[in-house]
Amino acid sequence: MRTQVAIIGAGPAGLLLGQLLHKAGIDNIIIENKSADYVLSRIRAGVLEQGMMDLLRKAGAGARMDREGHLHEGIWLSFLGRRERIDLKQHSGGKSVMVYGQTEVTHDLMDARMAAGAQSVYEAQDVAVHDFYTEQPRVTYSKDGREVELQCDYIAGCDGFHGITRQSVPADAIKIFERVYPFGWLGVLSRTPPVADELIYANHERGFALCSMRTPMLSRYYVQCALEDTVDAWSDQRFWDELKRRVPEDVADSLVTGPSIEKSIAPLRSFVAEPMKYGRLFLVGDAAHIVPPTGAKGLNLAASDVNTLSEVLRAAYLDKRPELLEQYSAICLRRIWKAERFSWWMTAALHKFSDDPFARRIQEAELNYYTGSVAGRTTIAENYVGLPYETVDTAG
Ligand code: RFL
Ligand code: PHB
Repeated sequence: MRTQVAIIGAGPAGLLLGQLLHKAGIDNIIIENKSADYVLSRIRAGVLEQGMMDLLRKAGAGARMDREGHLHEGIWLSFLGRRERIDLKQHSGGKSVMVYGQTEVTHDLMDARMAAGAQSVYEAQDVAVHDFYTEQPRVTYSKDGREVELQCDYIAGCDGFHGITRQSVPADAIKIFERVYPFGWLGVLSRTPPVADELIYANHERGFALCSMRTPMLSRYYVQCALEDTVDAWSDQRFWDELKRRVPEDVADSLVTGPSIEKSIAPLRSFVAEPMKYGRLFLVGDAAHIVPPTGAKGLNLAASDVNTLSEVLRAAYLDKRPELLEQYSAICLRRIWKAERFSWWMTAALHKFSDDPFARRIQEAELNYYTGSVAGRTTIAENYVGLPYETVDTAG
């Protein structure tokens, strides 16, 4: 088999890249090791930046998002028993974010790919990448007991944090930057009306909590939990009781509870692999970097990587400018590190790290300071809605 770009992983990064390349007339095949149903069952992100909304529309997969997604012009930060609204639109020059689940994004991209007739291979086993430092890279995998070799011009590693592409890079060529946080998030999805119209990020002496949503009848809530915690240790009742303790009283009073329809624990991590290009192998999205979910940046960063990669591949194929591929890593990493900083800052300001009373007062002062001035609100708003995409420098 042969294609121009072999894409490893059918998460949002792989699917979005596949669709943008297809629109540009660049042939691609996606190789995924799980089933399509499994990929769709993962409940993850819920907040899309403007740049990602635009990309989905460009990919021909934005129609349902525009119909069913909800634009949000503000978020709430709660601390010291009160709530402060950050007016995202006012402080970011008119931008807002879209609340639309990652599951739905994935669904829409799968549908668009199907309609385009582009090829995806699900449930591929033993996926491996080879010869990416040569002009003839290859991907091998087995499917239904048969060994398959896929020859290509380029490989896009869109296989997430636990994927194989990053692990295939020689150890002396890659540099890893990492911070693991001493807590996790316990998330619950419930068929109940959201407690508020906008997201509430809560700092509390018992730990962080987040009230989010998917639709007017589907809520998503999180509480900070211990890393050793298991889902079994958290009955629905224990979850709702703990959430109510961590949000302002009026919010707790109006919270509608119900049975959880999904419950999971996610560890929190900051991680960056540099560079993101190794010969003809490109790392994209979670395969190259992880942020703690506090800033709602993970999926959005995957989208900005995809934007840059699709632009440089387009230049390489259509404008015969393969030298522009060299810009991929540096362009992505500049935006990634800013999002890493914001996600780390949001995590530091909102979570409980210890019982240290000094640290707690500093956190409270930090939240008072940032919400107490236009400059502070602006820095939160412009990062939350997403910093601008950097374009490829075609001069010279
Ligand atoms: P994914 O989604 O992990 O997809 C990778 C795909 O590759 C497949 N794969 C392989 N395929 C072939 N061969 C192999 N050897 C393979 N190994 C793995 C996997 O099966 C999978 O299908 O990575 P991608 O596409 O880079 O997308 C990244 C996002 O999924 C991720 O950044 C976000 O979900 C992070 N995130 C959030 N991001 C936001 O922008 N806004 C949010 O509000 C937000 N909330 C969250 C989040 C992540 C969370 N968790 C559970 C980590 C909330 C949570 C709780
Ligand atoms: C979610 O709705 O899952 C969500 C929203 C905002 C975040 C993280 C997760 O910062």
